[in-house]
Amino acid sequence: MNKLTDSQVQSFEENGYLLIENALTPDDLNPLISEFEEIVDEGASQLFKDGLIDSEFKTEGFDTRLTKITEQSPTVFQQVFSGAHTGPALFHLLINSKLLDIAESLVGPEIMCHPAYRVRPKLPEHDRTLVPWHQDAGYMEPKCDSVLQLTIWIPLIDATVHNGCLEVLPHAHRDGVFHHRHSEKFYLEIPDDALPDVEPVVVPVKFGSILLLTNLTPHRSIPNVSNQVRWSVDSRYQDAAKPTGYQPEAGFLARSKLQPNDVVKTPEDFKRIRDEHKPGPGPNRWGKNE
Ligand SMILES: O=C(O)CCC(=O)C(=O)O
Repeated sequence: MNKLTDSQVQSFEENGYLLIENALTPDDLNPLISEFEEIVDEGASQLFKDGLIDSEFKTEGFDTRLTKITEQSPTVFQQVFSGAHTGPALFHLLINSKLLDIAESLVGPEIMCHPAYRVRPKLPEHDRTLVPWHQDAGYMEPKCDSVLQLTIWIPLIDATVHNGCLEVLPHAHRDGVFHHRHSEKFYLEIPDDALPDVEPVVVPVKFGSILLLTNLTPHRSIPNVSNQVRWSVDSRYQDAAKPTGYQPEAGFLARSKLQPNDVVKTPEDFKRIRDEHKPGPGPNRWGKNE
């Protein structure tokens, strides 16, 4: 078991975030990259056949091809963005034992993979993937404010200040949930005058490294001013006995000693659970649908 050290736990609890370098290897991440490459490739081929794009952009790499395609059609982006993707390699990453060991150090041995995992191909200068200041708790029901919902943020390429890594407000996770409002674009945001007076910390995260956040840690992603797609996944874990506070999508039991038979073990079951539970968006605590 690769648990966090006491000093890592202490640092996470004090700062509200923790960067763990080299937590994962290429073997942990490459299958998911291949899964996305295949979707992008098949999508490009179909769109080209349908006359919706003027090239398949086959010479572009993982970190550029989706931008070229999305300039002409949003279809492939929409297939993978947010919680839409339910492929086997994503499932295997969500239940990767290194990630679950880290989660176990903070949320205990009964681990629920929270419904709101997200895949983020963050395109250059792209409003849809530019996430303003928020706390993840802002999206959940208030009954979960006191539950640790651990985000593990996992880049699939080096996330840098140029391609839009995350920025966090250290220590501010101790001050409860700040006021959020619906931004003009797509997300909830903490307005400037409600932000705590704390110096932000920009956190570049290299491929293989991961960033942990609490659900009360204010964070945002900074603009992508590069020509790269900053691919990432954010997974969330919590004590399975506590409420997830988020109904629009389904989570699943990822590790359990108490109910081992209920742990989701196959990509087929993961996909079925995600597909079966699609009630659509409901109103969030700030009053509007998400
Ligand atoms: O990856 C991003 O750009 C934003 C991530 C984020 O805001 C989150 O994980 O809550």
